[in-house]
Amino acid sequence: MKRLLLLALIAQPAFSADCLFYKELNRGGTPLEQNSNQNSAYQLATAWNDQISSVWVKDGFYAVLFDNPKFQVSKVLYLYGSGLSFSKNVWDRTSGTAVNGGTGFNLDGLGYNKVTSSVLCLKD
Ligand SMILES: [Ca+2]
Repeated sequence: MKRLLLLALIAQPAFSADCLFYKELNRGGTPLEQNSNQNSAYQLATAWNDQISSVWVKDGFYAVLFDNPKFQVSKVLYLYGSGLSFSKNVWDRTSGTAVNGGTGFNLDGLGYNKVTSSVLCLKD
């Protein structure tokens, strides 16, 4: 019985969230989870403000990062998961890596390391 439970746990998807935000590069540490129907990162909590270094976006979703609170920007960053039906500018996809049914991004190579103050996670 214990073995069956263990197998069931292993078979679960690694993440249930649509977008994950990490303080470390290469998706290190415990992520901040966000789903596409949430609008809760209007202003990131102090513990996360200017701390995000990498992001994971589920296939079919995209994340929008703002360097100021309240969705204000001097520079906006769009990070696209795979399998989107629209063909927006996907230049930053090139730096992404396929991971667990989504795409992982390191923000240092995108000139956006530890500057994010608000985020959106959206479905195509
Ligand atoms: Ca900022």
